Amino acid sequence: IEKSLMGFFMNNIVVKTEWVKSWSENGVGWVQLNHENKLNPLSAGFILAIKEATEKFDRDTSIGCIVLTGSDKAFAAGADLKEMVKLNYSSVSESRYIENGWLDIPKIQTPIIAGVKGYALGGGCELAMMCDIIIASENAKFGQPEINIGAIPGAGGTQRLTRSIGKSKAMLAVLTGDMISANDAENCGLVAKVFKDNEYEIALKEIAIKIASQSKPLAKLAKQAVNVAYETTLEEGVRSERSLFYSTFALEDHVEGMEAFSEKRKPNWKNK
Ligand code: CO8
Repeated sequence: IEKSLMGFFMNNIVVKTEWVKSWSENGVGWVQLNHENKLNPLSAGFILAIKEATEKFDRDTSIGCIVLTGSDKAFAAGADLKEMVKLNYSSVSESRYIENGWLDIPKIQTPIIAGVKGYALGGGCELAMMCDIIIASENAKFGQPEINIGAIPGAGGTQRLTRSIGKSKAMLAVLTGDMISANDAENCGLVAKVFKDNEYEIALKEIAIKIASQSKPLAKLAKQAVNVAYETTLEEGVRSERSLFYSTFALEDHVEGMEAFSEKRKPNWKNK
């Protein structure tokens, strides 16, 4: 067996930290997918590096929002097909191909935005959908083209796309493999906002800074509450929301928010 494939069997994947650029500014943790191929093909080692960078910001108490971005050409154009071509049924199942790293990103507690320019295809679209909000530039293109290369989506695409845009539109995307333009993606709710190319970066930064400037524990509770809607029935979701709402009363920031409102001033969050 080739050495790289052996790595898969041994669960001994080299984390490709050199393909991830991260920095923080104004309470925002930026994680840029920065593969030498601007299409950012997602290999096992790359996704582990993305997981590590996002988890590092999730643990950092000065960070109130994480932004995942790619290159001008692509957020990510999917699984690394040069890696995938070497795999077979036993290697994907035994190596837990789409478990290591992939399953950790939705567990991030800090609000996380996907900033998409160019292609977000296959695993790239799935990675964007694992984030809480997708902001796109008008040249962005989304899609689940796996059917064209002998597969189907494998990192949540059939599930998250269906919940996001409904069965009929998700079926159309998954069965044709056709791309969805940024404007169509915004119209059907996959994308929260689309900006013109020349406005996109500033707008993305402004949204991220606004989220980062909220009380951090309140933002995490709000994120948790919205995410429950994905997982459960309406009755259970409303129950869960109510209990999370009650718990906000235990925060110093709840008291601060109430006081600031009465005193007609901006709150000074203590993040407690
Ligand atoms: N993986 C590896 N290399 C790629 C990939 C990829 N996904 N996509 C493109 N490349 C390579 C090309 O082979 C080419 O390399 P080279 O210069 O050595 O020939 C280089 O990148 C540039 O590509 P193109 O010339 O094709 O660039 P274009 O700008 O003409 O086209 C496209 C861009 C439209 C994005 C086109 O490259 C394309 O269709 N790519 C494949 C997209 C795709 O099918 N994605 C789905 C992959 S399957 C998947 O994601 C399954 C998800 C499962 C979970 C993930 C587990 C890890």
